[in-house]
Amino acid sequence: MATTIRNIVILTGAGISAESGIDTFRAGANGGPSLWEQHRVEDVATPEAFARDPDLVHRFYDMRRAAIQTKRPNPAHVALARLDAEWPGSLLIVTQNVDDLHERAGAPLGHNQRLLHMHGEHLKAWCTSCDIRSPWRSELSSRPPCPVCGARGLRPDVVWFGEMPYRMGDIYAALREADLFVSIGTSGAVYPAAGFVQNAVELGVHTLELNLEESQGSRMFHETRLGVASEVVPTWVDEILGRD
Ligand code: BV8
Repeated sequence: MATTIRNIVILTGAGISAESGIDTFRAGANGGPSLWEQHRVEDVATPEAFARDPDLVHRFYDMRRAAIQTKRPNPAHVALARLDAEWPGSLLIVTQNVDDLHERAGAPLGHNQRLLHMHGEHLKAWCTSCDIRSPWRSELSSRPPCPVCGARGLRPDVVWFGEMPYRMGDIYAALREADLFVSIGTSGAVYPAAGFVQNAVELGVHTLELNLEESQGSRMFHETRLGVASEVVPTWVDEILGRD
C-alpha cells in the first residue's frame, strides 16, 4: 500500500446497487447474463437494437427508469458519500451504473464534481435532434417532445454497447494522478471500465477490489476483499478515514 494516499479513484459497478434491489447484469443462473423479456441486456443496450425496434428499447429503459425511483441507497453508497465529504485529498468516483443512488446517498457540496457516470444516466433524456440532454423521470415510449427543441427524437442518455463511454480523458487523467484505485461491485466483464485496473497497475497505483466474489480482473488487484458491499465498503471507508 502506498505510504501516503492522497488521490483516490473509485470504480463502482452494479454490485454496489444490488442490495438496493437493482438487478445486476449477471443476475442470471450461475452468473449468466440476466435477461429481460427473454432478451440479453447486451442485445437490447445497443444502437442497432434501438434502430431495429425502438419500442422494445424504450420499454426496457422506461421500466428500469421507473424502477430505480422506487429504490434507496444502501450503506455502501452512504459510506462513499461520507468519504466524498471528508476526504482531504482528491477523489473521483467513476460509476458504470446508470442509477442515481450515489447522488441520493448524501450529496455533500461539490459531490457532482467528484462523481462521473461513464455509462450515462437513467434520469436523463438525450435529444437526437438538438443534442441537448434534459433531466427525465417519466417514460419515453410515447415519444414525448424534447423540452428544448420540441422534436420527438429523445433517447435514453445511456452509453450502449459499441458507443464511447463519457469523459474517458478525465478518467485516465485521474488514474495518472492516483495513489489508490478501488473497484467496487463489478465483474470486470465490460471494457473499457474493466481495463482500468490494468492501467492503474502499469502506472504503479495500488489497487484494491471490494466484491462479492472473485471477478474477471481479480488476479490483477494487489488486494481483494470479498463480501457484500453494504459491509465491506463502510469498513474500508472507516479504515481510509483513519477511523478503524
Ligand atoms: C466501447 C449502460 C468502443 C447500459 C453499459 C465485441 C463486440 C462489440 C463490442 C465489444 C466486443 N468486445 C468488447 C467490446 C466492447 C464492449 C464490451 O466490453 N463488451 C463486453 C460484453 C465484452 N464495450 C463497449 O461496447 C463499450 N464501448 O467499447 O466503445 C468505441 C471506440 C471508439 C469509438 C466508439 C466506441 C461501452 C460499454 C457500455 C455498455 N453500457 N451500461 C445499460 O445499463 O443499459 S454496460 C453495463 O454492463 C454496466 O454499466 C456495466 O458496465 C456492465 C455490467 O458490469 P457490472 O457493473 O460489473 O455488473 P455485473 O452484473 O457484470 O457484475 C456485478 C458484480 O457485482 C459481480 O462481480 C458480482 O459478484 C458483484 N456483486 C453482486 N452483488 C454484490 C456484489 N458485490 C458486492 N456486494 C453485493 N451485494
